[in-house]
Amino acid sequence: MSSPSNPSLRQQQHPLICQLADTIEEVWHQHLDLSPYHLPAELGYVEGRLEGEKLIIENRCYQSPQFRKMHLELARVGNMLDILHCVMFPRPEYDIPMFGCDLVGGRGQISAAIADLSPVNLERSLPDAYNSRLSNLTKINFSQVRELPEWGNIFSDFCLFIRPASVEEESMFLQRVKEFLEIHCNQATSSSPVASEKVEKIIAGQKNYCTKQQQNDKTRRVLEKAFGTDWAENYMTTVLFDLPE
Ligand code: 18B
Repeated sequence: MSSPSNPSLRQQQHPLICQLADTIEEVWHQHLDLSPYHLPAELGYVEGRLEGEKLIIENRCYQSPQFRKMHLELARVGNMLDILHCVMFPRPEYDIPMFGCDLVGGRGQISAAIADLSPVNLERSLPDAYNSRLSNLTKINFSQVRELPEWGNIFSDFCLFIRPASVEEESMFLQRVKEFLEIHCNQATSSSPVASEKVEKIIAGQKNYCTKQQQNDKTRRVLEKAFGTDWAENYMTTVLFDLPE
């Protein structure tokens, strides 16, 4: 049986998921001073059943001086559903956005590819340096842009939410997420902690982000069907989108 340190699940997944997982970890290792982040022991590697199919979840988690928690999760339901989920939670002393990414696919096709650097202030504005770096990226026209759900008002104007229509679009998405991550890591490591009176406001912004993400019924339904309502609620609020202290 595979364990969290064994990348076997990754190799069985849709190629875009596998490539994006590798890219995320490469950028993290290259730019950040990583140390392990320990999830509750029983939640690192999980198996359940969904409609007769096995649901496997593998988590990788790190922290760094700028990030309280960097979470990369791969999940697979039988041969039906492949998922990559990633969130970087900044320490609340850093006034930087939340990086989030979700890839969902099945039977060889990615149906949802989402990535964003999301502001954590209630005015929904990104720091100037992020705005200018992100505005300078070359424009990409994806052929199938999807509409965000109502709770998606947490995302920035730079949010990508597409259904990749070809291998070319998959690789453009991958490249763009890599650019988001490089901008983010560069900005994070060159930014200084804020004055303590600003920390509360950042915590409130991060809480708003997590509370909205917890409203994603599509994620919740998959977890509830495989593990039950209480397990799903616990997982969504302590592993996927836990609130800062
Ligand atoms: N998510 N996703 O991470 N979700 O976690 N995800 C779906 O084609 C899971 C994040 C986001 O249209 C779908 O419609 C499971 C982060 C948005 O209403 C499924 C896990 C972000 C949508 C799952 C997981 C994020 C979405 C439907 C835990 C963004 C569209 C796929 C491993 C930063 C929601 C489809 C809508 C969709 C499932 C966004 C099945 C189980 C970090 C916006």
